[in-house]
Amino acid sequence: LSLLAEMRAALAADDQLVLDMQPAVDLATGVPTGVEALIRWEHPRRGLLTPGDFVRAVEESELLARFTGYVLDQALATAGEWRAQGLDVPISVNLSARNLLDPRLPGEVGALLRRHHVPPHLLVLEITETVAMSRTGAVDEVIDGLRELGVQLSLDDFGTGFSSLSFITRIPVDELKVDRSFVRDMAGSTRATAVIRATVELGRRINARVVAEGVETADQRAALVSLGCDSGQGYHFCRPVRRDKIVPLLRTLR
Ligand code: G
Ligand code: G
Ligand code: MN
Ligand code: NA
Repeated sequence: LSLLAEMRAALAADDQLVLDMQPAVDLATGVPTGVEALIRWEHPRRGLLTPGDFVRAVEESELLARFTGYVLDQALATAGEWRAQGLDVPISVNLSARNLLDPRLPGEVGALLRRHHVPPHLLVLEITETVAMSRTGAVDEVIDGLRELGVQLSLDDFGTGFSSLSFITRIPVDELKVDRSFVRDMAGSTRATAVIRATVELGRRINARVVAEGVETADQRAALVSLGCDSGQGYHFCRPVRRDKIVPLLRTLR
């Protein structure tokens, strides 16, 4: 069976695909500010697959809408369970560029929010700058539809694309995620530091949170705090873990 045929079967059977969760935290206090859902595939023969192994193929196939719907359904079901336990934690879901060309997306997101009793502001949709680049009329409409629902929009891997700056002049975004390459290079590069500093300032001016990705050390955390960065995500705080493992963590860190 091809990978895509196996994906189709896994989606239909509602097994094998799992969402790991990684918190983003307030850099100063360590308190979680949200959780990102990251897809994994527990393949019966090929072993544990990460998005790099299969997301590209799914994106280029007609399975994309179903795949994205599955991820959103699982993520919002989880957010709904947490809410029932008194944990109002925003959940971030990664979209593929091509999802923003699908005019049915806002309707589906709205239906899933209602089904799982999750208020729209608790869903953060992460989009990458590649999407921002290929802005067409169709993408405009989808993004407008998502904004009308009241969900949050986040620019993922910020700083690595091309036209993100023109994108944010047109689209209000709630969050900028500083690409982890800048955090990695910060210690040895005044230029990487300058990019982070400028992103923090930009976030302030457009009223968007700034989240640093890939924070791996206490030194990086301290440097980011001194740059005025609000939040961070990375192995220094918590690796992506199974979703049942994150509930006690969300409780203790609160
Ligand atoms: O979890 P990991 O570091 O392997 O993720 C690698 C990439 O896969 C990241 O860029 C992330 O945005 C992307 N990714 C993770 N989960 C999903 C998902 O559910 N859908 C899509 N489209 N991309 C995802
Ligand atoms: O592109 P995106 O930001 O969605 O990618 C998220 C990916 O980053 C996840 O696959 C996750 O496993 C990975 N990740 C999370 N924290 C760290 C970290 O501290 N260092 C590195 N190298 N990768 C991380
Ligand atoms: Mn992401
Ligand atoms: Na991403």
